[in-house]
Amino acid sequence: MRTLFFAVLLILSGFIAGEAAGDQPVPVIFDTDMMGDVDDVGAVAVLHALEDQGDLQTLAMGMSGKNPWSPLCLDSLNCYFNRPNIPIGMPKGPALNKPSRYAQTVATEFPGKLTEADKLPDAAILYRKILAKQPDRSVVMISVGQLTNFRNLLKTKPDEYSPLSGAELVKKKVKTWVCMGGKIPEGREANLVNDGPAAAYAINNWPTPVVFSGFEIGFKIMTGAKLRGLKGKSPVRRAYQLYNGLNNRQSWDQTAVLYAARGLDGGLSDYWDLETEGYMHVNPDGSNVWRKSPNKPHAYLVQKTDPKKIAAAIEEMMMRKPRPAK
Ligand SMILES: [Ca+2]
Repeated sequence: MRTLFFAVLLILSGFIAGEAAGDQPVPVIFDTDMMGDVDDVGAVAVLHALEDQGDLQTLAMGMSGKNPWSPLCLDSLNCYFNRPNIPIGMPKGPALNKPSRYAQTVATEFPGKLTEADKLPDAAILYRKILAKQPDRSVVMISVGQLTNFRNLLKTKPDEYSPLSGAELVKKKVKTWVCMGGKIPEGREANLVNDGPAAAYAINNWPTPVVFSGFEIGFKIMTGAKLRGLKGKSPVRRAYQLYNGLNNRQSWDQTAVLYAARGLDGGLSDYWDLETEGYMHVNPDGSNVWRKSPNKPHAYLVQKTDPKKIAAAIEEMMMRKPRPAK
């Protein structure tokens, strides 16, 4: 009874991002850096696998960094998975630019539709355009990189897409934000510290529930080595090969995608619990601490099962072949 009571509370509070099996796919916006680490590629593979099985629908994607090869690599992946029409945005103002061990080679060996990063719209404006057309409180935002675009989105002004400010639009249209970022109980995690002011602004001002998959969750979930057994040409396999020679790598970003799509009521309650008491405090340098009070609509994932079990499920999705084009 007590468990049921808390389950109902979690659903009402918006922390349960996913829908029960059989419901409509969860509409998501996916924001990724896809530069320095390769788990972004794994996360995109998981995203497409979940979309293939009807768990989510990708409305848009954004690059949180400015490496010009990153969106081309992302486009290559989307084309490989037969979803070439997912709109992609880039930050137009200052943003992190880091080298990537795989983005250029994957983009070159698996050419997609996109030829120049400069042609992409501002991610914050793209998100406005997409959000404005969605039902109220329906969209699940997923971030697996810096929070540059999310800060920019909150600060946008009314425009041709919506008479609402960015913060008002997010409050109206977004259901939950699932953020791979931060360390619990405290620390310095790359997605937050790589654009500290953006992280602090976005997290401290976000007007909907936020669920954090902290550094410690994905850190123990090792995936990638099984891609060695994948037959045929695959940009996912190639990225891991270029990144670390097809060895295992932590799976931070995949956890955020998985939670966003299926949530605790979609069959993942044996993976993670949610801690909802307190809030994520972020300093301007991007360092963070989970404070027990005051209570805000923030929650974080707590490991509940053997990470190897979650790794096996994630890696199976990373291994899937594209669904045939419709
Ligand atoms: Ca990332």
